[in-house]
Amino acid sequence: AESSPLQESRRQWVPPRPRVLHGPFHIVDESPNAATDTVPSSDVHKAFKHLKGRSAVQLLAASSNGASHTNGASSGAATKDSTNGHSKELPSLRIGIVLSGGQAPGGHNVIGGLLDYLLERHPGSQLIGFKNGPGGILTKSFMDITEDIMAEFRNLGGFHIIGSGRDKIEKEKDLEQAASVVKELDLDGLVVCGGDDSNTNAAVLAENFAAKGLKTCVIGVPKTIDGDLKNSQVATSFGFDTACKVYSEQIGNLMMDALSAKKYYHFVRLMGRAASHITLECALQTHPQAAIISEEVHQQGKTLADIVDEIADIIAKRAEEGKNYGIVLIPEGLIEHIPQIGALICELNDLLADVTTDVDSHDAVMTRLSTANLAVFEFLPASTRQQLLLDRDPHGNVQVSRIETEQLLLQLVAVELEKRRKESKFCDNFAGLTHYFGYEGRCSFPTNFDAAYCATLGYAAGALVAGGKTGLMATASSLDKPCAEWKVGGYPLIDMMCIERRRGKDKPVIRKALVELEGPVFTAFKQMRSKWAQEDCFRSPGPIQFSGPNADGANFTLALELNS
Ligand code: FBP
Repeated sequence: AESSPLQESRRQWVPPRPRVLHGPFHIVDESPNAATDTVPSSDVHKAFKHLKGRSAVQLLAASSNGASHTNGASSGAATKDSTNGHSKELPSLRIGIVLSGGQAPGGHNVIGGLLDYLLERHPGSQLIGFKNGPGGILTKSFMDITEDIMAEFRNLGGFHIIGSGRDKIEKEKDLEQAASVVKELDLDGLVVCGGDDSNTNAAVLAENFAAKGLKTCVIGVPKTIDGDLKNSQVATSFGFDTACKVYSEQIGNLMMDALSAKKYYHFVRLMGRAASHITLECALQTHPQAAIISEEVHQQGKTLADIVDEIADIIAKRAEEGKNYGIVLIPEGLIEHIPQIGALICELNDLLADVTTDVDSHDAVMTRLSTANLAVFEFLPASTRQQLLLDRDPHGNVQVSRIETEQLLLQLVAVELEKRRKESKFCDNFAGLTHYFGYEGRCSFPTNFDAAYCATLGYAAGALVAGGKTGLMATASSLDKPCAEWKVGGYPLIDMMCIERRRGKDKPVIRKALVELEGPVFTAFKQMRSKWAQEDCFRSPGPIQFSGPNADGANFTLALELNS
């Protein structure tokens, strides 16, 4: 493939690395009573008997006498024997990596960081990339990742070095097959880059391999542009920073267009399947007239009509000042959070999990829907009804990326304004345009932040495998400080779990982090939104910058959360 000048120059860029990863280090268990995000219930422990009771760990610099700075050091992954200062040959390793689920900027750097770890600390090791997602493990489809291959992808967007996929390794026969493949390939470790569902799957694999007595450690890496895989130990998922900056650039550009022509309202749906973190961050970056936050809609039990009314009120009020233009941000997950529609979707999910064929099954589903949910279903426009019946993804989720909520809201707002016009409550022009910013944010050049974060997580994942750790997620913390000061470690996957209903059954899954309505990010937005609604406070952040004063900073969400 041909390269642009920017691709060429980004390939040469070397992301900074936390100080602890520059020299010898030890992997140290955190105290067993350190806080976890959930107290895993007995159901979680029952499902993960072999992962139960494992501690979080930190990578600590080994001091000159070979000891780490705290007690309980497990075998380290130091480049040198720090007792006598001579180079010590460390065993070569065989590690597999898989990219799971939706693309997120920085994935290539996770692989690059892992490769760097192996090349620098375990000469003679082999890095195997499973192709096209977890399915590649089952079909034993993989490639060796060498430095020559890796060099083409460093600091560049996309997952195409090995591809990604949404297959799930869950059924007994698939777990057997995965175990036989990692055994045959003699893997010391398997690194899974994924969101909450894929990392739940990683925990299932870790448990299964441990139960079978296999040496293969499984380490997760938090990936998703949605930003909803985070907790006390995982500050953010990779890709969120970049995706928000891509969308914010586009929203800023639309704002300048709206301000110039003064004739359109732009209804912009933003990717982010369940949580509204992306919409909230983009609102803080750009200051739109309205940004709907699904979690608030849910908490306040708002109906579709309430949301339509609120948007129409803002438009009518601005019209009084002669402003017939503006921007409305809509999270793609909104539809599931409107309680009436959420209840309908829940019932549809359970019913669809039971049926196998398309058209007939849809008729069968209709006859089994409860009266209340059938009424909601029939109220929706035909296109939305059709979209709600689309196949679920392999994790049982509605594919909200294919539901045009921005169209639905625009149509309903137009109808509402017409109604007000007839009542002489609105007499201006209303013209709306719709946009969906989704896939274009997932494969951008990663920001400096995401590039460095990913390289760190990849390096850490290698160290955790070398230290014989399994069922952990690689972590980097203190992310508001310069990269050199970041802390690096691992956090047990099962400490992030709760029980949820999936495909009609209760299952242990990693808890999804939704927008906290009492948290600092939503509070910052809430304080400003009525001003942004009425005045033109548009802020256009411009494209991602790789050099200059704003190049290294992360996003508002992370800054507010880490400093609250
Ligand atoms: P992950 O949770 O796998 O990171 O994917 C997130 C996401 O980008 C959502 O924001 C979006 O709704 C979905 O993937 C789209 O999925 P697909 O790529 O299968 O159309």
